[in-house]
Amino acid sequence: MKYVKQSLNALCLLALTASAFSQTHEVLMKNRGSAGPMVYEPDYLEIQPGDTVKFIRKHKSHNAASIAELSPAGYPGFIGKIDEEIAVKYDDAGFYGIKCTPHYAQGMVMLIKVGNATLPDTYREFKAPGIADKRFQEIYSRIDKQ
Ligand SMILES: [Cu+2]
Repeated sequence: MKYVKQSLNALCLLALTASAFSQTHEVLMKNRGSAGPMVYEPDYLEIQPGDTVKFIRKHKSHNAASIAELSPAGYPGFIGKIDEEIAVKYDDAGFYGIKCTPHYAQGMVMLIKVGNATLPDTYREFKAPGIADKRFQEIYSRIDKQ
């Protein structure tokens, strides 16, 4: 009986430890930033499984939505409403592309790396619309330099 109780205590401690280490990362949705007009800041995040990304409305008329072509296989995705400050929890390792629906072609995109993952070639080959493609290629080249 004493052993069972000790094991339960250990399990509780483990659960507490896991939640204590999961973090919330903030991403600003902005009309203009250091990289030019229509940006998420930061435009690239490396987080751990169980972490949450919160999209903050710095300026109006933006949203955050997943990009199907730049998501791991089987990921259901999400679409935030315009001006909605959503919090998205990431449990599975991989790379996740994010777009602002009205400003996708204007390059309002970002990328999130969760856990241990290698950037798939399909991401590099995918042609995002307008300026979004250029911004993704810039993000990929930064990843390559790490
Ligand atoms: Cu936008």
